Amino acid sequence: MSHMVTCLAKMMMKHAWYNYKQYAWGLNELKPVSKEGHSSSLFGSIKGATIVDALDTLFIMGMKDEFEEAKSWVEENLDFNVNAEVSVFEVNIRFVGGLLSAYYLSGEEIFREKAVELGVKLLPAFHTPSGIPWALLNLKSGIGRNWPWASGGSSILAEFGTLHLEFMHLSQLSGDPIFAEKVMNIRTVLNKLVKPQGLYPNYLNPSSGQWGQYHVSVGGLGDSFYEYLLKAWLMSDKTDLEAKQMYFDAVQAIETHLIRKSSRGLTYIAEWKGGLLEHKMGHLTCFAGGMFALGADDAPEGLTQHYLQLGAEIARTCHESYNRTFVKLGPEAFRFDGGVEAIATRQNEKYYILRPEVVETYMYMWRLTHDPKYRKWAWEAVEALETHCRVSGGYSGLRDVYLKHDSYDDVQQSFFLAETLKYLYLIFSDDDLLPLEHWIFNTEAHLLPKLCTNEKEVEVTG
Ligand code: DMJ
Repeated sequence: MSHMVTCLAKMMMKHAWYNYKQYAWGLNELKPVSKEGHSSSLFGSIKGATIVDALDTLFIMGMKDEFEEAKSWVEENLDFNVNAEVSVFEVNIRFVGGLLSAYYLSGEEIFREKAVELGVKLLPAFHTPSGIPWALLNLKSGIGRNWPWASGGSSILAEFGTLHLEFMHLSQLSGDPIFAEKVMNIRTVLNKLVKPQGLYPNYLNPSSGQWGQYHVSVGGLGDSFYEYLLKAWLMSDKTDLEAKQMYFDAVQAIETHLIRKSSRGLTYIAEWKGGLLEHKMGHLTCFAGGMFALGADDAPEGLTQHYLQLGAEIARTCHESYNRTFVKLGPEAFRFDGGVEAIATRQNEKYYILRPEVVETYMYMWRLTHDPKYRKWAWEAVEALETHCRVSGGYSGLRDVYLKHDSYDDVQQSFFLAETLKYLYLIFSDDDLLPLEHWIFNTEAHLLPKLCTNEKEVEVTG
């Protein structure tokens, strides 16, 4: 059965890839209903997001010809000499991460070169008084700024806190310590600041080096900062004790102030706004189940089972958010107030954009517990994607997961190929394909080996 599902996941990848190739080759993403390219301002005028995001999934699934054609595109067309503003975070997790992963898996020099070239282009983002980088950067002029909507000109925790893994590797691969220095300075700034109730606000002003609004979230704006603390510890082969301490301190504060149980027993992670709780959980927050379980082994004395259990409870809640919809795929955000549990109540929170976080948590929970329910739930997600998101031109997100009729948003996100399909494939593969002891997944599911590991000794299997 599991072999059949890996075949199906690979067929899904082929469907996503060939339609992208036919209708949007070289552009960032595909509009699977209109059958044309989709561009997002996140990448400025850098092109080929789907190609770079898909490289390692193609490699892992053994789609060798497709990997070679993607590699040729990178060699001939991937160009960072653009006079355009990009999101530093998005370009880092998808392009730098995708290129590093492709390099470590294939050993092809071109990916290392391109990753380092792009890393150098991102460095001017750190030219701020505190060294906390700007969110947006013009790659030609090197001029940065922040999102106009972010509290008083602040940078965002989940953005500047999600550079660490890739930048540590850029220093290792280039021999230039500058990348590591930049991200270690972020930590220094964070460690000097007083944290309200031990929590990290989502906003930090790069000019003053002080917190902006006291909003805290394990979902959007905060999420992958926590993920990268844990993974910095794991990627250092458990030598980065500072990252470990920061992670477990943060998780303890999150448990005390944000994690709650609904009246019918569902554990959820609320959002915190200046001390008041908003009883809402984002789809993005669902990654945290896997994170808690992944960190469980290194938890303070006696808490290993507790964190595994917490991971399982979050997985269950997120599964409920899927199960309570018509299409069996979950909404962008769901609430635990006004008499509802794990259901979206606002129209603008009912969409599903092919996000991976729920199947990501199933993947970690499966690998760490081998409880068959995680494969069952992953299979439900496969069936739902095939029934409701697959169109002749690829896979589309949905505008409303509670509707009985189609509500396509007409975007095939690049992270569907980088993450959602990769995690589904891995859930049904043997554990010795990309063992968690050897590989760290960046927040876009790109693979990074431990830093002290000699890259030549790392194999995809075993
Ligand atoms: C991806 O780009 C990454 O997983 C990121 O951490 C969050 N948003 C998307 C997927 O939902």
